Amino acid sequence: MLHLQNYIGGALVAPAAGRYLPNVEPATGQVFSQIPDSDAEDVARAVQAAEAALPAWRRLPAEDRGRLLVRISELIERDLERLAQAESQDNGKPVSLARTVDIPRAASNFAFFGTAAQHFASETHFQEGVALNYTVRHPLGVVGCISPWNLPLYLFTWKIAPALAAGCCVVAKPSEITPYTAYLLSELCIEAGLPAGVLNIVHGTGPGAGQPIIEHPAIKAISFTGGTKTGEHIARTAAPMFKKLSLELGGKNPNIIFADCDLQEAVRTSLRSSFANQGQICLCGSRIFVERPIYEQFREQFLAGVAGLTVGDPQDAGSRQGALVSEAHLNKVLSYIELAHEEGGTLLAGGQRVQLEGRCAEGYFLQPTVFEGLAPNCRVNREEIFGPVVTLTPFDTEEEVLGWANGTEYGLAATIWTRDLNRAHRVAHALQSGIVWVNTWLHRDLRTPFGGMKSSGVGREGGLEALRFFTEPQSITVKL
Ligand code: TXE
Repeated sequence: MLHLQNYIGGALVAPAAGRYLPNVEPATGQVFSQIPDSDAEDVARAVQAAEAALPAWRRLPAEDRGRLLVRISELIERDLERLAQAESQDNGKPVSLARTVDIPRAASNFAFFGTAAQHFASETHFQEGVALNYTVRHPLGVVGCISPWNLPLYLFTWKIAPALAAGCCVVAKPSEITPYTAYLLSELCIEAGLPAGVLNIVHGTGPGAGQPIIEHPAIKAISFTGGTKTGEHIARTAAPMFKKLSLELGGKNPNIIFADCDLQEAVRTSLRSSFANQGQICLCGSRIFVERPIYEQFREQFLAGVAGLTVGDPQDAGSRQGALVSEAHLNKVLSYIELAHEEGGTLLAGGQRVQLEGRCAEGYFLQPTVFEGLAPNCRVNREEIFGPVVTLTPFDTEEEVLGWANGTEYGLAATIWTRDLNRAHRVAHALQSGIVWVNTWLHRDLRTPFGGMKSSGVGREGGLEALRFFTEPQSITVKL
């Protein structure tokens, strides 16, 4: 059986204590690899390697650092098919999705930040005849990157690439539920000639390998994506040590559909924003609000689309929905379906676990599920389910729908469908949401700031925001 290894000091190494954890393929329920169950000793070695690599890495011209990152990007592109297969096996998502979204985006993350490093600049403030103030942005030093299981390589590289581009050395931990592509990335980094210790990848659980990263005094910043509870715990641990924090947490995103929209397009995209990656994307729109005059029409067309979302083996080209990431997560999502019934919802589609045959007989499959008739402030409409479950709710006025949209503790992303330009801007500005899409969804330009308001997080990733996060400004004043 495949045994993954840590990537420390430029080499693939076994965990210090020699312990491994089983890694399950969600589509089959079978263990397919063993991953290092690393602990504080492994993290200490990784930090040591990163500290040793730091002086040379930060001194390297941005152009040379960038060249290495672009090389890694090219290797990811070369291995696209292999990485897509691995991502699908590890996560349960359709291979077609990994091939078109996850892996190309991982490549773009390295290419984007590899080149962005060369365009990064800091400010000068000139006081006429008095002084010249200039800002130097120093790399923070050794930083920690911790990522989740829903978009494994995509989110892992989204953190690592800007950190490396900024001149930091990294200790990174992928989710223990989906570690496979992070391991393959370590092989590619070796092939690309990334200097030893610049990037270190430590595998293991949150408490076992994550906790020592957030506690380590030499780690200057933590960039984390994951659950809100974990984010809270990380902030409680790391903030008193004055670590810089970027926390990208949960969402409960509204999808607001006005009667004057392009209905066909709104339905088509809402099917994606509801169920892409089995609804396991923090940006998925799980609360669909539809203006009353088109409510029936939208519901009919949307349900017809849901009926066409084939649940099947992620390896089959015809599968639109793969497996949920784990049995525990499937049970969490099923418990919310139960709650939706208890809270008085009417089930319009799905609601059941799917039993496939053959290879996938033990897999964690769930029907795409739609409810209506739930109060906008009930638990199902306030808490993050993170699965293929959405609710439909009619609304009458802009004011009413804004109240509901903003009525959760989250504020990550929102989508608006309308042809009225004034309304689009007005509603967008009134939404308490870090990201707003108008007549589109998941449209990403890597230069734009990415992150949430309220309990959806702290700080922003993306573009220059990420490079600023991984650097520390120093202001120098020269009297003239
Ligand atoms: O995430 P965790 P979980 C949401 C979603 C999901 C819920 C819980 O609602 O149902 O969170 O998911 C590491 N110190 N999202 O429990 O635990 C962990 O090992 C350091 C939203 O799987 O937050 C993993 O690498 N690290 C989300 C990472 O944190 C720790 C994506 C995320 O895992 C740690 C995923 C600790 N003490 C889940 N404990 C999004 N925003 O996209 C855990 N980790």
